[in-house]
Amino acid sequence: MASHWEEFYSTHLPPTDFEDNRKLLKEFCERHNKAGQRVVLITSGGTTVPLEHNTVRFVDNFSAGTRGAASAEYFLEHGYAVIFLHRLKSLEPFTRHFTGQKFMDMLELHERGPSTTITVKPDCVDIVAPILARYKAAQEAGRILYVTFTTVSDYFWLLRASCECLAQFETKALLYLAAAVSDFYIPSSELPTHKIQSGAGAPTISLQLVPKLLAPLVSLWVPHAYVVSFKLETDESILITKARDSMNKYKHKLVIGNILQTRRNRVVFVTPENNYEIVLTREQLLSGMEIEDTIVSNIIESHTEFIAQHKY
Ligand code: PAZ
Repeated sequence: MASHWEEFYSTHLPPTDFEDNRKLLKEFCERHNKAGQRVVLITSGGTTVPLEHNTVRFVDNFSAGTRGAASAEYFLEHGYAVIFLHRLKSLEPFTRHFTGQKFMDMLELHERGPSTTITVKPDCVDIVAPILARYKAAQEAGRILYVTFTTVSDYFWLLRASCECLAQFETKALLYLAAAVSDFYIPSSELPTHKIQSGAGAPTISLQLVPKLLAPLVSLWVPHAYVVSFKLETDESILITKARDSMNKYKHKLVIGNILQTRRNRVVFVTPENNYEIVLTREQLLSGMEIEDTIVSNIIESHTEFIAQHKY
């Protein structure tokens, strides 16, 4: 049995920087709500499950945060204010284009006597300039707020705090829950304080089910918002059933199903009315097209209809 969400919050402490983040969320939401702006909360990247309080080891998952980071850029392009709730050190919008050595390789160092300057190589300017311009525009307009988590417990605290601030947007709030959140964890009360010692023999690690936060999120925290969740599977034969079960259970607006190996070029939208696929061809992928562009456009269309239907 999954533990109950209220019990989870009463037995797990918030992250150390929680109050600072709560203030930032509050300020961001009040400012954009006053301006009549639409807002999207994007969750992105994977959560960890610590095996010790003084954490040396933890259980992690595959998610790099590509989906969330790319989607944030498309939501900004469509005029949304974006709360980017992501795993620390996972991919972020804009900088994701220059990971690893790529960025260093685009720069040139000029050392002339005592003065040193750094420039972007002429043949890279056309790549860097448009991304830098979009990044600066979003930053200067204060249209993106970055909030980070590492553990599943941090994520839970920050997700609820974000929802509490988003509720004021009513139908203008969109939740895009793309993070890969662990289904299993070790409750805080069962964690050893110090590093598990190998001298004691192979440990037996017993994981419990995490509470399903979609239930209170949809029915209590943001009951008027447009909520989209993602469902990842590795077995194609159960994907649609699992996505539809989730939609029937939590009664939110959309579940986007994807398979681990094909998630960059194929997703299935499961709505209360039907299912439909978005597929990118090999040529489209090679030309640099991203599936998140189409995912975000389709969601925004439905969000617009949803807002119109709920005007009173
Ligand atoms: O982060 P990424 O781009 O590598 O992967 C995205 C994803 C597969 C984590 C996302 O599309 C998703 O399905 N998230 C929900 C996972 C789940 O809890 O089922």
